[in-house]
Amino acid sequence: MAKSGESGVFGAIRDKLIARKQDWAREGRLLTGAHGTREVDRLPPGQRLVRDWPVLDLGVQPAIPRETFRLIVDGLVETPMVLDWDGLMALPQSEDVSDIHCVTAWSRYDNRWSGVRAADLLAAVKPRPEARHVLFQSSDGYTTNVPMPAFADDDVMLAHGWDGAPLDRRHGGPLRVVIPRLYFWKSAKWVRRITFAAEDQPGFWETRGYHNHGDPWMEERYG
Ligand SMILES: Nc1nc2c(c(=O)[nH]1)N[C@H]1C(S)=C(S)[C@@H](COP(=O)(O)O)O[C@H]1N2
Ligand SMILES: [Mo]
Repeated sequence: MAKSGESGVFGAIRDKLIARKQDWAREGRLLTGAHGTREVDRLPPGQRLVRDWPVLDLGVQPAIPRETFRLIVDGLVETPMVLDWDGLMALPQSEDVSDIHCVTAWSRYDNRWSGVRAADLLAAVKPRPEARHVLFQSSDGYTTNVPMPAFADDDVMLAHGWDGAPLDRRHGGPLRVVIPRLYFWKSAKWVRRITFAAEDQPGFWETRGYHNHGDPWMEERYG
């Protein structure tokens, strides 16, 4: 605590008032909550918080047993791979807690994902310098695309678990992509192929009026 430096009874009172005001500042007292507090900053513009977890897809939820699961990782990489389930599990396994922001305006906090960090996949396949875009293909025919730096973020996961249990088929199990810093349509469910490319290739929603990048904090919904 900063001392006012005065002696005597007035100094003591002054010190007490200063201490209380310093406490208020530390606690953010009298803030309206309209701006500047962590909870508000956590919810991107135009979003509302939900507690359940909506399911959104094209109407097909492919069944992919772990026995026949394959993930192709190809394109501009030193070491292309076809990972079966054991191969996926042989990569470093991690957990990450992150928020979901869907372009249909719901957000869901604190999703605990388990799986392989994109950073660890990148270390294994070693993209070439010309690889500037990442293209995803899913078993339901869905496609989406992100710039390389968005895929390389440390919170990006290939997730096979959610909240301590295997990821539900409805939510993209056995394996989906999770890219928390972009709208959730960029997070391909039932992912079967990840291709590193020099040229961008807009995916399913990106060619149907949605933004090519999709940053929720910039409200990049349509474009
Ligand atoms: N394969 C595939 N991935 C997909 C989709 C899809 O239709 N197919 N929909 C996207 C959209 S629009 C959203 S909002 C999220 C929904 O994921 P959830 O059903 O787990 O909430 O998945 C994204 N990934
Ligand atoms: Mo979505």
